Amino acid sequence: MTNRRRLTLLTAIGTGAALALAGPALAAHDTNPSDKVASYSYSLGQVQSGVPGTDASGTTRVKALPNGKLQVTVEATGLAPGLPHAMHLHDTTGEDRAPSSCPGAGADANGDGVVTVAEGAPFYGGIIASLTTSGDTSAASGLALDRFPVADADGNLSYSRTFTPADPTAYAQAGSVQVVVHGADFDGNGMYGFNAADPFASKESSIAPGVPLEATVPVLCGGIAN
Ligand SMILES: [Ca+2]
Ligand SMILES: [Ca+2]
Ligand SMILES: [Cu+2]
Repeated sequence: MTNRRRLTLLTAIGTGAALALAGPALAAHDTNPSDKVASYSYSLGQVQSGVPGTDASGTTRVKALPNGKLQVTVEATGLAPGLPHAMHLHDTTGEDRAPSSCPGAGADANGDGVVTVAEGAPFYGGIIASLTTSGDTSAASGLALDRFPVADADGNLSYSRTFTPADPTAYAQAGSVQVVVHGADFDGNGMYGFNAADPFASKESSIAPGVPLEATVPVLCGGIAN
């Protein structure tokens, strides 16, 4: 893994002289100088190896703003063109939680050549925020493909949203998440579906009966300690 992590703490800068001259009239508009923005940047690495349609890469940034909002950006290339890509903040939860990470080659527990959501979850944990483009951001929106960003005709995806996470865990654990991008067009037919003739597109999602694996398969992952 070549993923790297950068952590920067940006402290609000007080303009002492200007405030002193302005006097108490402006005091109500002052920002708390102790407010901090925690910003975490990661590269997104390929989850699959040797699986057609999964040769992607990208970067992501998670910012925890002082007002309780998260600002998440994802820039990726090599994704299935013209198709929506489910994206989430994943992490382990609970007091005795083990640190989350991205699944490696050994994550393919059943040896069928592809790492599914169920096989990746022991590494990156469950969904603590759905990176939708609008509306709900809870785990309940995990497969809301009508509200996830769509890759352009060249397979590029650009996402940025500032939102109050539905699950407060997402804000509290902003510094330990894994950002995961899902969805691949294994057989290159321009859609998510079942294709009995394809070794991968013939498979069903590990988490959603009746949904093709193409729609849910983890493709990119990046986060702390990768
Ligand atoms: Ca597998
Ligand atoms: Ca397909
Ligand atoms: Cu996910």
